[in-house]
Amino acid sequence: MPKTIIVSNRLPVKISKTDDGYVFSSSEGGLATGLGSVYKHGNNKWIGWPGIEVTGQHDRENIRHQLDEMSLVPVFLEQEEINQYYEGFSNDVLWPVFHYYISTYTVYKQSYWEYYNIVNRKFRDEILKIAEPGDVIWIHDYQLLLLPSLVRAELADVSIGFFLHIPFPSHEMFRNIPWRYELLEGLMGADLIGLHTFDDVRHFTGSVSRILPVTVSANIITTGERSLVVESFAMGIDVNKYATLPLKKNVKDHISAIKEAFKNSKLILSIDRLDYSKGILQRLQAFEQLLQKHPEYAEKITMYMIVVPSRDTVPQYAQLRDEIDKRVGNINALYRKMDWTPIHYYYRSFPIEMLSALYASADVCLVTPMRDGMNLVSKEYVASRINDDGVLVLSEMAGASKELIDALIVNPNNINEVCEAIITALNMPHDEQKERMQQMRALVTKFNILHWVKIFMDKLKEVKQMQRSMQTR
Ligand code: GDG
Repeated sequence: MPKTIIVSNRLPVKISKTDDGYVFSSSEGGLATGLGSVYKHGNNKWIGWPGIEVTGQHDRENIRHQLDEMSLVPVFLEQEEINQYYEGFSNDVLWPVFHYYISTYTVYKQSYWEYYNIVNRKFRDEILKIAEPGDVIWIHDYQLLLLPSLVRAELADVSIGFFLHIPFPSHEMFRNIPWRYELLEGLMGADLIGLHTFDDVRHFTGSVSRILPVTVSANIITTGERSLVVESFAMGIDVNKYATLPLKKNVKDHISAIKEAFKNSKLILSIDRLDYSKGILQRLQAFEQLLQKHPEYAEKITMYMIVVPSRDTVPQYAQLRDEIDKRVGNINALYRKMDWTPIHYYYRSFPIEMLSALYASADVCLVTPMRDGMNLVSKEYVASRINDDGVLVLSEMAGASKELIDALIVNPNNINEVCEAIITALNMPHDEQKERMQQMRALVTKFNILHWVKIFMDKLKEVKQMQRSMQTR
């Protein structure tokens, strides 16, 4: 019986070291939920890095054994590999270029590239230990761009799908990478390449046709004897989870507490991982402009801002965090009143119940990234609005803006426009809120995470059949 193997940089599990040994907790992320329907069945598996450095052989075997019971297979990385492949090539080269931050943030170090190759091969070796002809292998994201061809070279008769969770940049950006040819070559081993939006597909095929000796016809790439397909699959969320959480007793308690704490003001919610691509500083600028130009809103609005710690050992991220601290401090110092603080800022992660209560309570959700592959926060807010009210302000640079067209769509660089959109959102008549929210809720409900997994898997099967029928012609 052929099996399905999911491969991603991180396993869908958090491992922490305590005095009593290693502790495992499963990830609540959307990808883990969606793919849970896949890897937990039969002898299917999920291969990835457990997220911490484990050095001792005994500890490694112990962890491997425990993960095996959850259908998970670890790829152990040395500290130097984490530094160079993950923090280096993935997050210092690919992430900034793919998010259009080329000049300030990109470091093209040869050693990063070498380690990126080494670790992609490590992942291949782990796949080869368990994969057999006929299996389906679904590889995820920018950390593993070389993996499809590395696997294909060893195993001709498997189906390989690849999904990129971040934007694919235009050729003018992508061509800057010294290893552009090798990166695209690495992907050509896949049968199906999925991206979030049609624009990403267009950018990808544009780069492939300019850089590789292949033919591209619409979304079909032919390289030598093989043809592969590139298509957009907008990722969805676990709608059911977000629509039912607000009905639970403990979430209701949180909602009551939030409503009481902010009973005199409208709540504007902002939630992101710490990242320069999320436009946090620009968002603060728009909020400050609102307070400055419209003093009548003083004490009537509050911004609840969560920044989830991420990569903060990397200098640029630590610097961004300092900037945010400073900007929030300045705004609060300038505009606060005895009984009112304009921004409630938290630099930490919250349990899902509190997150759900915030989504359910916020009058406005501000999602204004400078670039974002999709942005799940925007969809989670919509799914949580079970009374069909609330307003989403959404950046046109987020993949989600192609679907959530009933949001107030803004250019995140246009501070005036964002400021005006917040005012429009705060004053939107209830009927209009309802009309917009109903449309968006219908959309996120239909195109949910399970739908996303299904259409990707179905397409992969279809591509495989297409390839077989071409071979027999
Ligand atoms: C990448 C791409 C693409 C946030 N705060 C808390 C918390 N979260 C959860 C949210 C959401 C997730 O984190 C963030 O997802 P995003 O999609 O917004 O952003 P990235 O992490 O950058 O994800 C992105 C995505 O991959 C999927 O393809 O959409 O474009 O960059 O699910 O709920 N979760 C909890 N506490 C928090 O405080 N529990």
